[in-house]
Amino acid sequence: MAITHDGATRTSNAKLLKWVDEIAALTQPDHVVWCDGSEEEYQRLCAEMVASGTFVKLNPEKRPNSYLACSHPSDVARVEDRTFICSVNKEDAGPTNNWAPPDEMRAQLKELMNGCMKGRTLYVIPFSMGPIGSPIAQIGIEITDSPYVVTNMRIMTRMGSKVLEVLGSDGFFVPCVHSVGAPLAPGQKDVPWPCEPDIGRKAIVHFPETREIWSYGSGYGGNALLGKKCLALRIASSMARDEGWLAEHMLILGLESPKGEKTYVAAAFPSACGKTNLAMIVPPKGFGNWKALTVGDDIAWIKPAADGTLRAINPEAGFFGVAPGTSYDSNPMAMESCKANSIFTNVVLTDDGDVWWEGMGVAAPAHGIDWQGNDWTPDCGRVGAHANSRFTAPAAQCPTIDPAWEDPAGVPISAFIFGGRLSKTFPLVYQAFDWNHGVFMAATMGSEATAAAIGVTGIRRDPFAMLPFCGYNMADYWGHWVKMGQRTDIKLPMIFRTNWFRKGPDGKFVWPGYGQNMRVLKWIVERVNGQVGAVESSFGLMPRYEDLDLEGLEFSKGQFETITSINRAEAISEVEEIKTFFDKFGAQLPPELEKQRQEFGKRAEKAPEVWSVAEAA
Ligand code: O2Y
Ligand code: MN
Repeated sequence: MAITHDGATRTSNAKLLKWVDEIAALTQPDHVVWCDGSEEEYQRLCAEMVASGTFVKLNPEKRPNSYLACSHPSDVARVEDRTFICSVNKEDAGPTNNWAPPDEMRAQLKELMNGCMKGRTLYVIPFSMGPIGSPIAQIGIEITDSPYVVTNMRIMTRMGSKVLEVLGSDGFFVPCVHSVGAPLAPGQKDVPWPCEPDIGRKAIVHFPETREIWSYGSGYGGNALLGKKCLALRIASSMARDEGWLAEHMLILGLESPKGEKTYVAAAFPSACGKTNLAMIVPPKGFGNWKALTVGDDIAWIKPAADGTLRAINPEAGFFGVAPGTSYDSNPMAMESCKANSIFTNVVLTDDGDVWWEGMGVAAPAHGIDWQGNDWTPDCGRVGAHANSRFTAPAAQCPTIDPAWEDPAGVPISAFIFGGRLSKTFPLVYQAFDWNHGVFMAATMGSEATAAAIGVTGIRRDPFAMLPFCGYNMADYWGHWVKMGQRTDIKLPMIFRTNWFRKGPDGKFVWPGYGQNMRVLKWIVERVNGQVGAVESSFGLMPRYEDLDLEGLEFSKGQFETITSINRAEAISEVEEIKTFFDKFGAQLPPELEKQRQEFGKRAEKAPEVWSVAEAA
């Protein structure tokens, strides 16, 4: 059957036309549609998905222009075990990535993709990661057989004909092929969420040297919206290493003092540390008129500018946030962002046509339809929304979006912040002594693992929060950060670590967190601007009680001690555990990091049994 093409005349880029033809010949769709990114196209696709049962249109009075999709139960999250970095040499993927020989993987993909779009439409999605035309932005073209992906990509990226104009006849693009892996036989009825249910046949594949992405079998999130984790982190991190910039799993936040001075910070956190909440933080009422403005909630691309500043853009245009736990208490700005024009995935449909999820901060509906399509009541014994259910919302709808969030030149970064979720040992906040110490702090960050998660207690390391997202050898990535610090043409930001999660003897969190974290951010800004003091500890430079602005918060010196004191034995055991972690990377480990570990060890040995800020000050 001849494939019908719609919109192919929109580009004269010979390489793009040839590639689309090749993928169409391999995947054998019924139609090829080049997406223009228009509102009409979005509405048409949404209407088609309502008709096919993929989307439920939500009550326009409650949730204007918004939709709910519920996935197949086998397709609810990123599939790390089936995510591959297929560099030519295995060592270039490193010990923390799944690797397969590129030729073997290409052969497997060819087999999987052969005829995989039969009975479906192949959509060509031109997208820009970053403001269109920004010198920091990159163009990708995603081919997909999922209209759900097209509509989500329209929110999450700048997408459509304008991108093809900037691409021109010979511009560079990252080719991204995606298929849900569910071809339709003639006359076969489609299902609301087509995918390949066999996890062993799903594959999310990156070829870092040739900058290609191939994804088969899943229609969900990071597996399918290929601009996000696949391009903006795995492929971009590889590009950044080669070209001398940084592609990071970081939020970007603008902090404005009452005098109107703006300081931008970029911050990385492992999952379940409140990263989205911090990206949209609302300072506590009466906190001296400080403002916090969001540039990005998940990814930062950071390039040195001619004046030596590191300038960051958010390559995304939307938020793909976790729904459960998001409420007007925990994150009012996220709630405002998804009030309209949003897509919800795997949450509860209420009887009045709205959405609901656990931890939304509003009473559960007496009855609803859960994410698996079953009747749901609050006492039925099951959660209504999947734990990884999501909202896809335009970033422009965030009331506290920074005025410069789409500045093609990016915003200047003055500090990097790295966090973790640790109930003991690690202080609330500390600053690196210098760049390499900061790289060490970030390389060794992580969160406490539950015994169930890894079989032992201890820290699950997530260096730079990049463990599942680094497109090459993690030790080489650390080496790249070390090298950036050796450049004389860059004004290096200060580096900090935070831990909002230290517990007291009663097993309860001591620091109130959420909006109150603004007090720690203020100390960081004041350190950057040389306006406040710090005390040296074995971990780094720390605030005294009086250095933190605690006005309006009942937080005693004793509580401060509880979350800032350092137990020598615990510090020494951290130094030893880092050795075991570093050993995984063998000769690839930058010697600068082992040196940092040894210096940390010496400081820890010299410290009193229990070190306290008050006594050291
Ligand atoms: O499960 C998924 O596919 C989404 S994962 C995700 C989404 C938004 C932001 N960050 C993440 C992540 O895993 O870091
Ligand atoms: Mn993320």
